Amino acid sequence: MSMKYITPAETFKKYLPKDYVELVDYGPFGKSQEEAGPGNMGQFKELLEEHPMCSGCWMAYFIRVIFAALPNPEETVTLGTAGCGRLAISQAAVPFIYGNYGDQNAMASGLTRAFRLRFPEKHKDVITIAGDGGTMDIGFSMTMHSWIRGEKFTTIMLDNEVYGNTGGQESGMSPQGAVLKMAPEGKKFGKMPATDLAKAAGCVYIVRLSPTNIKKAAQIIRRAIFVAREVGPTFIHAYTSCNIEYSIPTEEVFKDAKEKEKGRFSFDEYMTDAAREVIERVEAEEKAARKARKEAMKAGAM
Ligand SMILES: Cc1ncc(C[n+]2csc(CCOP(=O)(O)OP(=O)(O)O)c2C)c(N)n1
Ligand code: SF4
Repeated sequence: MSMKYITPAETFKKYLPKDYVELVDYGPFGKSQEEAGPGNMGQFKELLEEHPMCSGCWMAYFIRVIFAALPNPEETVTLGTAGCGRLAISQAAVPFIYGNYGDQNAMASGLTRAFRLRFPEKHKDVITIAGDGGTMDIGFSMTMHSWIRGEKFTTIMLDNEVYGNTGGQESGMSPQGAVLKMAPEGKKFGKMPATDLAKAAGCVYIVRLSPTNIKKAAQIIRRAIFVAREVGPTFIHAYTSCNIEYSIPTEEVFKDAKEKEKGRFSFDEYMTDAAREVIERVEAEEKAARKARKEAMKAGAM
């Protein structure tokens, strides 16, 4: 996609679904984060609105944050696999590629390379978004090899510590002792060290988080995308609880995420020197652009 494909011709607008026209006019395409970013969700038309995930699902909330944080949604493609998350990701107004189970990072490798050949003059952001089963179990070899090859795209793991979509099997990311519908005796070994594996495999920017702070989560997502454009593979390991399989009442979901933040999802951010350089440069540019916008607004109001 690009703005050219998204924007309808004026004369054609009246024949298009109202929802689409409103998305182009009032959504985040081509806008800054101040106009349409996570800080002001609810005030612009979002890329992801309706979806069939469970009511109160923390994963669905985090997926909304991902889409609101995209630096260039009009130049972004997401890839995923079977699992709860794809039920929402596939409803967003960003192209989504859905392959065989667990092959999202292999597909993303090919797509990233093809984009760089076809569009050398622009950044096309490629992001894989998949569950812990899709990323660390069944997709493990494809995840690892994309990192080892240094493929320049972002991997986001939605870790709900279970196979939610298929009714509660333990995953490599379930914690030791977890009793699940289809692991009634409790898991016998601990969580896979996902962020350590990412570091060993060559990811240049890695974050583990429980996304309880929208602005911070959005900043992490953007950092991962900017670094992947220039330096190498980036990885976000996010806690996105399953209130069904872990029996977390909807009103307790946020409290649970806060608790996990104090424990096995404590915030951890790693970056190489090259990644830090990109982050510092991009964030300084964004700050200067914000200042210039504010000054222009002030001047216009006078
Ligand atoms: C090759 C293949 N094997 C198994 C499945 C069945 N399957 C669908 S989703 C899923 C697990 C999903 O778990 P996870 O990736 O952790 O995502 P969640 O649903 O928990 O978000 C499995 C095993 C499948 N679709 N394809
Ligand atoms: S089963 Fe769990 S992860 Fe899946 S949509 Fe429902 S609450 Fe979310």
